[in-house]
Amino acid sequence: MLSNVDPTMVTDVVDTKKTFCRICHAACPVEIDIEDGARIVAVRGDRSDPLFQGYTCIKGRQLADQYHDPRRLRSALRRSLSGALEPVSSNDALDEIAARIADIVDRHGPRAVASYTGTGAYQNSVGVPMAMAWHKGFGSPSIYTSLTIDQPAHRTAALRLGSWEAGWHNFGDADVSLAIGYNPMVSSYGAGGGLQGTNPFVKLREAKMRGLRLIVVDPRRSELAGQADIWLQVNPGEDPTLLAAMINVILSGTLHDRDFCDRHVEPGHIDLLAEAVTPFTLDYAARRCGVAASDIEAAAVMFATGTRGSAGSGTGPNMAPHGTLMETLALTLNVLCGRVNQPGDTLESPYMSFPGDTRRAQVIPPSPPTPGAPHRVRGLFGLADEMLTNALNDEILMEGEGQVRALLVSGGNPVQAWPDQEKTVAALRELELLVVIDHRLTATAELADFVIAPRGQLERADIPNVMDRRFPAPYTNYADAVIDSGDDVLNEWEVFAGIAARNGTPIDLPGGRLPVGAQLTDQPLTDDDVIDYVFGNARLPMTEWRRNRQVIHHDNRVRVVAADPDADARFAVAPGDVLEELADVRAELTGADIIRGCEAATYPFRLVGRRLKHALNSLGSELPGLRRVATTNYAYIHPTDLAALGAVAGDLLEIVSPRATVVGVAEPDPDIKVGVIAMAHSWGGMSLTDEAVREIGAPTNRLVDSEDGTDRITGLPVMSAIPVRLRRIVDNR
Ligand SMILES: Nc1nc2c(c(=O)[nH]1)N[C@H]1C(S)=C(S)[C@@H](COP(=O)(O)OP(=O)(O)OC[C@H]3O[C@@H](n4cnc5c(=O)[nH]c(N)nc54)[C@H](O)[C@@H]3O)O[C@H]1N2
Ligand SMILES: Nc1nc2c(c(=O)[nH]1)N[C@H]1C(S)=C(S)[C@@H](COP(=O)(O)OP(=O)(O)OC[C@H]3O[C@@H](n4cnc5c(=O)[nH]c(N)nc54)[C@H](O)[C@@H]3O)O[C@H]1N2
Ligand code: SF4
Ligand SMILES: [Mo]
Repeated sequence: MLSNVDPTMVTDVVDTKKTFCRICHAACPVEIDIEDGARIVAVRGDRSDPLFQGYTCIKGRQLADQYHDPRRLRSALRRSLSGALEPVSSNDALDEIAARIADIVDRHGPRAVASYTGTGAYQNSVGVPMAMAWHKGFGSPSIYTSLTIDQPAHRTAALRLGSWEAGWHNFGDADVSLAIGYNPMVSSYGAGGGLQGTNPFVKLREAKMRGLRLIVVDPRRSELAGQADIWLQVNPGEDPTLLAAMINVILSGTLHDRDFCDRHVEPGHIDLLAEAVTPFTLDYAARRCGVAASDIEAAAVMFATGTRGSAGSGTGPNMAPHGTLMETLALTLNVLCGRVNQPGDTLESPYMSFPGDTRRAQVIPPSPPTPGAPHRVRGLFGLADEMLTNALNDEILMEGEGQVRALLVSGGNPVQAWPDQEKTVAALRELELLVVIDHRLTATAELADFVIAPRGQLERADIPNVMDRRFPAPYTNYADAVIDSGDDVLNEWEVFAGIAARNGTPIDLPGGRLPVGAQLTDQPLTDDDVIDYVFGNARLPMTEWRRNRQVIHHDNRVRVVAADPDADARFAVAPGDVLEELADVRAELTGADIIRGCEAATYPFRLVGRRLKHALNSLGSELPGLRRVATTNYAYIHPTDLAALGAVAGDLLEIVSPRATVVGVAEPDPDIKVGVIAMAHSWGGMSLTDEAVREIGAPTNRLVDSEDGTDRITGLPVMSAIPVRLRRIVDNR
């Protein structure tokens, strides 16, 4: 029970609690009115917050719906012999799960046991670290997260190019910003060095008043593109060509920072890169990208003649063909223009949960982009500390040594979110053991052997872990549990620690070895204890975080210091494989050439992804307040294209990719490029045929082929800019 709620009191005690929303990573501070310690009666943005100033979005304001949804799971479920899911205590469920995992490890080795942490548990500040520590504890490399079906190239490109320890220029004092396929006004997501989703409308207005010039690359006039000084309405999947042409403009006009490049780029690489981008002329890029040559040139000049500010990319182009190359070229623009923090600068974002108050102004040398454990498929390797989710279906389906046989899904929804839906369903059905931690009976949970009901975000303590690297100020916040429902629900870490305790698995964290045995006593660890262990090497100790809620630490910024005297690492802007891939791109007709058999005559449209304000991936459409906005993930299409199909708003469109078919509900949108259709991902349930598309939407991931056209480094399939053809179909609505 809450300390300041007297359980003996009569009804109608309304208590206002400050916390922050964790539906997405943005961590907007909210005030919640709670009646009788357990019932949320109001949620509003906290206007007193110095950074957010009351900003929230429609999803956060629906927290009460999520909390009190009658379908919300409030205890664990176990698949019975009859095949139905039946209630079981969390404790009994953990006993059985731990025993079955131990048995699978005995029979098949630790690699056979995998976990996948999705968005739902990413926003739990200890979710990913606990899963990782658990895997290390029993020697299993099979740790997976949504990162590797999101934008893994942010990591791989930075590794093969090299990176700057003190980071790219901040947004806060930038005079130019190049935003390639992201939209923080809706997603609250911004590339490193770009506008973040922290009160984004105000922050953008402030930046423009300061003189910021904004360049946006997006096939749709997104909410961010609508604010741009230059908007390049690129054909989906052609960003590598566009960026190569911009680099060509910069290098051939000597607009780059020659002094910086002389000191920090591998000798000879500028010349090699200049030669490789020479064929990407303005006219060529203009034709291929569907953008005026003069606009591409103006964007390149605008970016290069700025003094501060960086380029960065989001999900759209990362999920399109050649994602790692695209990200490499975006970062290369930053290198060429010397857009790095220098001694005397400070970092804008807090990094309060990381060790160290200083960063050196020097290059972290290039290294292999995927240095992790080998996959058994497609010649892929994992990242340093996790494997590639886009290869997990294959790891489950492919027989032989190392086959994955047990999967613990923590706050994720593979059936809807993973690329190649049919394969995902086949893989999940193949598992010996599927455990899902989710408060909803999702399409994935329907296939599970056990479903664990998690504590909701308001029932657990957290720090804004994702935003600690992204906030536009050195800001800290801390959330306590503000509700205790008394339900049999577990924090994600309790699931991992509970299994570890039963199987004798050590959990080693920066703060030391977690005494997991406490879980089996009547004095188990608390959230705060575990947060202390996970962030045990933070530059601002967690005791200080707890004391500093909604505080901007103006005097406590990470400072940039001089390079080590012997630092001699340099950026590799033209390694052999980048030059090779650039030549391959130049030899294509369109990016879709990397997928077999999808010539333009057969697949004339490109389907792109987009986020919706009222949904968070697969979450939202089931909640009454959000359902009111829409019950389907509309297929947004230009009115000209819609008319050419003989269709009108609300008609059903059959959308066919080389891999499969989905059905979408047409919605005319003049802001989208002709020849493009935009749909949010992760809608639709378990059905593979979309007969209920108007009520539940349809999953674009069924259209995705996980074997053909995948990124050569990250293995990421083409999940945006998917070649498709469209046809109006008649239904009997
Ligand atoms: N085609 C296509 N596919 C995509 C994308 C795309 O743009 N296009 N985007 C990709 C990206 S960027 C991502 S990140 C992935 C997302 O992939 P996932 O993370 O696997 O998918 P979500 O739908 O976000 O699933 C999150 C689940 O967590 C649950 N949840 C919410 N809160 C909690 C909590 O506190 N605890 C627990 N245990 N569960 C909770 C929700 O009910 C939901 O079912 O999808 C990827 N898939
Ligand atoms: N409301 C809401 N917020 C979310 C989510 C959500 O589902 N709903 N999901 C969360 C997650 S998991 C993530 S990873 C982030 C993602 O955050 P963002 O990356 O900002 O995601 P989007 O808003 O979909 O923006 C992607 C943009 O890329 C454009 N695009 C598509 N294809 C291409 C292409 O080939 N080239 C270029 N240049 N642009 C292209 C689209 O038109 C779209 O405007 O958002 C997070 N926040
Ligand atoms: S932007 Fe994200 S954190 Fe903020 S209110 Fe919306 S869902 Fe919650
Ligand atoms: Mo994501």
